[in-house]
Amino acid sequence: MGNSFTPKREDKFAFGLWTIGHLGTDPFGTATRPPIYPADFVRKLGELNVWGVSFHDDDLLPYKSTLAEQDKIKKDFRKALDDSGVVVSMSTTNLFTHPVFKDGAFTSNDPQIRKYAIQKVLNALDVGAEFGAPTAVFWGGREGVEAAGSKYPLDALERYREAMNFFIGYIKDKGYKMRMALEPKPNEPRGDTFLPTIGHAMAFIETLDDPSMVGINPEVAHETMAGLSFYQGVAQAIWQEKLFHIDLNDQKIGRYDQDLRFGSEGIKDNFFLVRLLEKTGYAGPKHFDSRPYRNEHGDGIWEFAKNSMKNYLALAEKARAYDADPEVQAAHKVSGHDSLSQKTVGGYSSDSANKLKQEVFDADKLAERGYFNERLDQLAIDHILGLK
Ligand code: GCO
Ligand code: MN
Ligand code: MN
Repeated sequence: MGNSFTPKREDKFAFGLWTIGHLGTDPFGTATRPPIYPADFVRKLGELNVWGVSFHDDDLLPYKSTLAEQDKIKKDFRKALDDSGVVVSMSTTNLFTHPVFKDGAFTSNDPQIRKYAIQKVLNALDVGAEFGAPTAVFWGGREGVEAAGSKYPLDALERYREAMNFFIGYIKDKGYKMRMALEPKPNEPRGDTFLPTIGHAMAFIETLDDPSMVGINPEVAHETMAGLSFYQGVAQAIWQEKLFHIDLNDQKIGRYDQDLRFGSEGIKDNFFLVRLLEKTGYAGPKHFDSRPYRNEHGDGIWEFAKNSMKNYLALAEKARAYDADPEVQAAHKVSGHDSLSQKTVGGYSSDSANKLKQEVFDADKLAERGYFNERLDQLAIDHILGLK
């Protein structure tokens, strides 16, 4: 090991204003920590060598703040960015806090509210562009239902699409250098959310006016809540060139969204996730959407930030050691892992189909081989546990 896992800017770690800065509120209790002024937050990130900061429109410019207040916040924020060298890595729109969105935003049953939501996004895109955010994230927290009969789902999806197409048009029209990323979540705060998983979101994107402008922002907690493998979902997103952004945190299966510190819970999944991101050269932000424990205070919240990055870097080192381990390479060979990268039959031709039909396969014989997965998996565990 021999290094302290101190982040460098080129690691591209990022935190949202609402993450480390979370006040500790939950459905049962009020704030346990004071708010942090955005410019101060950015300066602190700079000290920790964090590369990027993200925000919701309302995190930066509070609801009902005056134009003069907004100008001051933006000026201070800009100065802190310039002084610290931290960049704005993503911006997003809060379409969930205000009670106006209680029935949804783009999919509210009230057309006036749908229009208001779209207008709020246009304004948020302007703020994002002003600070050079390359990605705009869309988490449809309120887009869903408790009462299944309250919305005809095909209409809801049509309205969702209408809104996203409108933003595609707006970004092009304004010439913003910005892509969009949908963030799927199965439930919470709604009983059932539209576009609940990575797969749903990626299929939806293909129906948009310009699918190339829209990718996804998957989150560890969200797929895990649904009992899905985040690792497999992210792999498919990478394969489809749709991983525009990522929300790293941690989560126990089957619970509400816990937003735990990355690397604090599902270590094995995180190990394979980090290995995947590193192996495929994922170049986007490594964005932590997590929050310190509610009983954390003072410097503890910055320790949480440091440890999130440390866990990522430590897992990346473990992953490199795993791949360089001759025993792992040998186990890959005997498991057939490496031959999965070879073509099976190639492209179709009637000739190749005819040839294939002539081949004789002895399924009983083929079934006899072993794949030695126990050995291979234990090698991953050995590396994670530091036994190697
Ligand atoms: C959640 C989500 C949000 C979004 C954020 C950015 O479960 O609350 O993960 O934190 O990521 O709104 O769009
Ligand atoms: Mn979340
Ligand atoms: Mn998130």
